[in-house]
Amino acid sequence: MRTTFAGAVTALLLTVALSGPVLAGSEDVVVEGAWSRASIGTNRPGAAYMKIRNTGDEAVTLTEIRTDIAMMPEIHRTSTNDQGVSSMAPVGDIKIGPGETVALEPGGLHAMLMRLQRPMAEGDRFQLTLVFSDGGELVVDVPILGIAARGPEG
Ligand SMILES: [Cu+2]
Repeated sequence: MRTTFAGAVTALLLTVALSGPVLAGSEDVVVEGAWSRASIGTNRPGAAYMKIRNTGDEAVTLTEIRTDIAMMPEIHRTSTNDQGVSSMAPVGDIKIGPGETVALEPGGLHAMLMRLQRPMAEGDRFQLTLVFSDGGELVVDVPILGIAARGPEG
């Protein structure tokens, strides 16, 4: 009886270990300086910014972002034409080479938070999940700064 119980526990632990994702690079991704701005309401989209750094020696590909604060989160790129008119468009997968950093910052790449589910209130925080092509997910804690903020705190 005692032996059977021990055997069952061993089998269970083995199953958990084997069913975990086998990551190919995303475990070496670190995020620094995440921030966002407060919104007035929920009619206009919000945006989040951060630096995503690949500290490993394999390229990683960011394929998707998720958050419960917005129904339609998407990575966008802002570009400005010769006439000084800015526009933005969704970007597809973002490949980050070994040792490279991709910056999401005002005027460039950003995490667009469309269809906000609640106002983004200064002082609050929310979680944004980065999803990579190897199945890895990185949950980023994003502070909400004032409506006129231009960069991360500190
Ligand atoms: Cu955008």
